[in-house]
Amino acid sequence: MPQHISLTQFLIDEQRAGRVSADLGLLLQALAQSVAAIAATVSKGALAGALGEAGTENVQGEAQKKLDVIANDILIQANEWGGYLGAMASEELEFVCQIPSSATRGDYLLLFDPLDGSSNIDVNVTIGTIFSVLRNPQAKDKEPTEADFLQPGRDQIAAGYATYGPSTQLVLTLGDGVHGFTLDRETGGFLHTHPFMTVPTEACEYAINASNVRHWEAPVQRYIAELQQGRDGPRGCDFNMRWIASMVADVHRVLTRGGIFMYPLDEKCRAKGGKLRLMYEANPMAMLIEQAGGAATTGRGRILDIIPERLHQRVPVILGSRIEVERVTSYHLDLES
Ligand code: P6P
Repeated sequence: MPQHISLTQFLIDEQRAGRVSADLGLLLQALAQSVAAIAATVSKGALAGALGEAGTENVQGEAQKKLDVIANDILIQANEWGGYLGAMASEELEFVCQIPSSATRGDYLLLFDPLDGSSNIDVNVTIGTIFSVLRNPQAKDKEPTEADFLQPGRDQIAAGYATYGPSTQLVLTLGDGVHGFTLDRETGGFLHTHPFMTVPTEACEYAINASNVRHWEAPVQRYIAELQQGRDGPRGCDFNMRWIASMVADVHRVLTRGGIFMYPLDEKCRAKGGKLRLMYEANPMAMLIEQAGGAATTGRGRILDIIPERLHQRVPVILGSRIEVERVTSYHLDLES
């Protein structure tokens, strides 16, 4: 018996258990192949002529990196023909990406941030891909609209991310726990190396962009100040801080060894509703963290309960070890009670 089963075998087992449809299995296999292709290009870096700016802007008004565009194209081309999607949505595209007329539409909607943390590409720091799968509510002979995508995160069918780091890992949930797979570059296959990942309940590590301290709301300033007081303060222990500025890398660390990740509402991002995008960053990460036993809120409510209003809507994100998330969320609610 091999030490680790393959992603293919895992999905066949899930299908036999009735937790995955054949089409969802095909979608996840295509996503895994897309991730392996993106990993191959990312790992070549300058050798693939893939570094630097693309010279274009995305719908967010952000300068696109060449790899943003390459990753986006890989995901669309790998998934548009399979017959399991009604449509796709991407951080890099303003509007819904319809399935070509030559292909048939299917039961699912796929949303993704093709390359999260792309400001780290040119300095060779871990970046990632984030994806979310919803049910397609539209009849197969009709093109799904933006409104069809505006489903709360609690209705996600599956969610996951890939980290392009020292190894390439694919972490996903189908609603029955969180599973990690590691890419075997020699075979191009993913092996089930991390079954049933869980967020440690206790942790002494936090992730936040501390340069924004003057913009934070009082509850966040209170929470972080208590952490920084260490063992002499109300928390009674020293805390460590990490900030990679790549959500996938920071959340993967929290999922792996606990802690809290925060991009809260602050005076700088208040007008936009937050920094991170709800549909293809906050929702998939919130599903993964909750499935792993953690918690994910905006500071004022559960992320997965948000009823979306716009495809590229932004929200505050506070997620990780349940005890920590509940504490900082209670500080927000104390302020407003
Ligand atoms: P800041 C990357 O651009 C991103 O969307 C997330 O991956 C990351 O957590 C955050 O923005 C970093 O934001 O303000 O620290 O550069």
